[in-house]
Amino acid sequence: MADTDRSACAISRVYRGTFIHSTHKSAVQILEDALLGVNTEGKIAFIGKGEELHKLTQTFGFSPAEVTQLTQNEFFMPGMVDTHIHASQYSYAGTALDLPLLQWLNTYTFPVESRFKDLEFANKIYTQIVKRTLRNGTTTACYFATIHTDASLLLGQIANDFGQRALVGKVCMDRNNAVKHYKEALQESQEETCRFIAELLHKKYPLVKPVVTPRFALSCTGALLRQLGAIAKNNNLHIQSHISETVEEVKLVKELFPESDSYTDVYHKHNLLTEKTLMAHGCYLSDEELDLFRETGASLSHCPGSNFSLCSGVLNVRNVLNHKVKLGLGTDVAGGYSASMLDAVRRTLDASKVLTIQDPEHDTLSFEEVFRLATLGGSQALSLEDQTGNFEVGKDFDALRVNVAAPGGPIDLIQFEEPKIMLEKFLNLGDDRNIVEVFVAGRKVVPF
Ligand code: XAN
Repeated sequence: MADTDRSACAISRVYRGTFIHSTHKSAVQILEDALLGVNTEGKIAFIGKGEELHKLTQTFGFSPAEVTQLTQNEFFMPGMVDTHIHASQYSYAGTALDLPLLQWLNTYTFPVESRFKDLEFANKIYTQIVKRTLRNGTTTACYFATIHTDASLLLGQIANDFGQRALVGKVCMDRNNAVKHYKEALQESQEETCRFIAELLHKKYPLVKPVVTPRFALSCTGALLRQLGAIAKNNNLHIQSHISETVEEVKLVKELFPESDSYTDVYHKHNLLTEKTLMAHGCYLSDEELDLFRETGASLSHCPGSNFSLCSGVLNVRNVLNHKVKLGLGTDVAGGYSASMLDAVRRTLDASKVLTIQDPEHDTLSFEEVFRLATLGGSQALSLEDQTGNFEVGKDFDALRVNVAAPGGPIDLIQFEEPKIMLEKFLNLGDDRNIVEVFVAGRKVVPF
């Protein structure tokens, strides 16, 4: 029986073919010869079987001639969710990967981020990153911008204009001993955060939300962390930051916040761990800290590309999942050199295999599990599961039309392949040439 929502408005598009997505029960569910209808609000109105076409045309009032048939080498999958990406760092992506985190920040990151006072520069880089991520199948992105309010608002506008679902954070930092001009005063950071939130919300962009963004414990005073916790609470907003990325950082946080039991406790004490919190990295979290994540409902963003590039560490994702902590994947541009979530998928598999090399007892992640983390897992980590992440009736149609045998693409097929093999080949070998169309909330956003 088809799954349907008849209460909704008229049907705008119907597709017939293979749909691959994750559910709570199954990391990969394959629906072959399926019919999926999208309504005029961009939501999934029904999913049924091909043989139910006649009945569905009658229930939803469309004609069989309106149905778009996918080819044998094509499938639809949910759009990917990048849970951690620094839009401002895209300008130097692919370079400057020769230093550990704290030196990397001081040498490359802060000088580049300070350039975003210049709105022309910001407009150029932010347009590039939104287009690049959309083209690579990122339908939802959780962005760090910089400390500059107007440039951060511009990022929100650009995401909205290109149709990307986005969380946008104006970065907050009132401590920076290395690059002294790249920081804010306590009151300025608080007031500008409030202005950023008010102005972004006032725009009423349907898919773009503000996120409260203390950079990380080392660049914020306790007073700022506390104020940001209160702002997030009063406005019921998302929070994002970094945690336990490197050994050196963990040690310094301990020295800076001696009254806290752990790095996680620093954020917890300042009311920054909530169901809408997403913390990047977490390579060195203890089991007790993971318990605190689960208890508060806070999530982790796993960014293996960056963790390898900056020699930071290797997160044990299996242990995080065993603790029932929500987890998504992030590219972490520009610590991670690639803005493509397909790269994050591959590095996640590599990171898990590194752990298995070190300990053959380690339960290696499967490609199916990593597919779920890149889609449904990300939507859960960002508390957006009611809107996106898979093909459930009532959710927004955020989807990639993938052609595994796209002409001129990177995959050579010798024969027609089963859907699961097509998915595995796409995840391991594919690139944007295989992503022939991208939809966010039913709107075709790629090709542009
Ligand atoms: N901690 C960080 N980690 C990272 O990977 N990128 C950053 O920009 C950053 N800032 C604090």
